[in-house]
Amino acid sequence: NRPQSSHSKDRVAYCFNHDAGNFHYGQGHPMKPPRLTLTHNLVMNYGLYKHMDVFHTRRAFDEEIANFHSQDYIEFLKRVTPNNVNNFTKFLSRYNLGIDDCPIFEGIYDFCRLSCGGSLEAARKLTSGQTDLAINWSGGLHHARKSEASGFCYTNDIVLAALELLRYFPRVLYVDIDVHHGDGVQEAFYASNRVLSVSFHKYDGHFFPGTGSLDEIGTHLGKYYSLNVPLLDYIDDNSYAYIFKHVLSMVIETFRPGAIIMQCGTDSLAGDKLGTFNISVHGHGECVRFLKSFNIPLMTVGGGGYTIRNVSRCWTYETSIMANTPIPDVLPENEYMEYFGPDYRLNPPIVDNHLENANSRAYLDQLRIQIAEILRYMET
Ligand code: TV1
Ligand code: CA
Ligand code: ZN
Repeated sequence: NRPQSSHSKDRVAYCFNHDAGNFHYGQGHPMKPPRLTLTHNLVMNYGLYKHMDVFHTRRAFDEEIANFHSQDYIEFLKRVTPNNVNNFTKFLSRYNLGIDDCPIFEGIYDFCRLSCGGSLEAARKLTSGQTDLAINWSGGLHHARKSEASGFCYTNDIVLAALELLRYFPRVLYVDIDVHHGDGVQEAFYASNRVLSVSFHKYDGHFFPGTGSLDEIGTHLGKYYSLNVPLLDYIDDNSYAYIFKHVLSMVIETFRPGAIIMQCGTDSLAGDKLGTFNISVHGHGECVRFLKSFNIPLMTVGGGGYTIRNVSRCWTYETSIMANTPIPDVLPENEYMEYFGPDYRLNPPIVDNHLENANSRAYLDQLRIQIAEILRYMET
């Protein structure tokens, strides 16, 4: 029932702003915006710009960010700096800022404007019919809430992009392959039947953010329009592809989305500093290839990813998939060559790390059955 693989005429809008990589969350913090610069450098050195429309995207305006976030929270983000933070102590706890995960760093709101600006631009390229596929690796910050920062995320570019797509498309599918649960996006559309949110994540009741069990299925009109695929440690390429393809085939057939937003967090890769999955760059990219094969307007955004050489490898590989342009495994000369040794390859094989996949076939089949059951109730 899956359409044939897409033809090569797909237009790809690659949305980027060089400034996005120039922010620092602070010493020792795992979130490193320079990974965006590293990714862009690899994409360019592979020559992928020849196969895409490259857009230097503008910052989002306050009014655009206010389509989801509250005015008082935006005002706070605009005003607070590392130097004046002492005047804002009362607000830090209200908005969940200033503690380790969500520090106040220099240019915090500028960073938010860049991340949101890129995802809004990507969405608009799809709604205007100017492109079939769009990319914003500086987006994907799926934990942010209306008036609250969470898990390294301050503003939710994905929710803004989904709202933009909803102006034109009756139904939008959100797919999240970051190792963490996409709680902020799920919550924003929890009572809506126009955005179906599907997150694959590690789930054991403790792993951040702690939500994402199979029984979070939505509420009111949105009941049956939130799907969660809770996974266990060290899932490998085969198991991940197995569950991902089965779930998404069922979802797309039932929900018939007009557009898809895919959050491609790379903390689901083997060897991530925070993640505990065991997926290769190739396996991660297969998920993008699979969603693209449905020939539905698709935008990919970034997200987590804390072993930055692998983040940039993976998003470069996924850019090549979007652009339908195979690229050699040997990395081109680039300004950051020292990051990629000793192999200097795009898809370094996962060395047999003896990590046992805790997701048995029986467990995955059980998930499949339970998800098929939820989808049976979805009004179509
Ligand atoms: C500063 C310095 C902050 C070192 C945070 C790992 C750090 C973490 C740090 C860290 C860290 C988390 C929690 C516990 C909630 C806390 C972009 C009660 C070595 C999308 C966000 C994970 C993931 C947050 C974001 C998590 C994304 N893990 N070192 N913090 N508390 N927070 O567990 O989904 O990838 O770890
Ligand atoms: Ca996820
Ligand atoms: Zn994550």
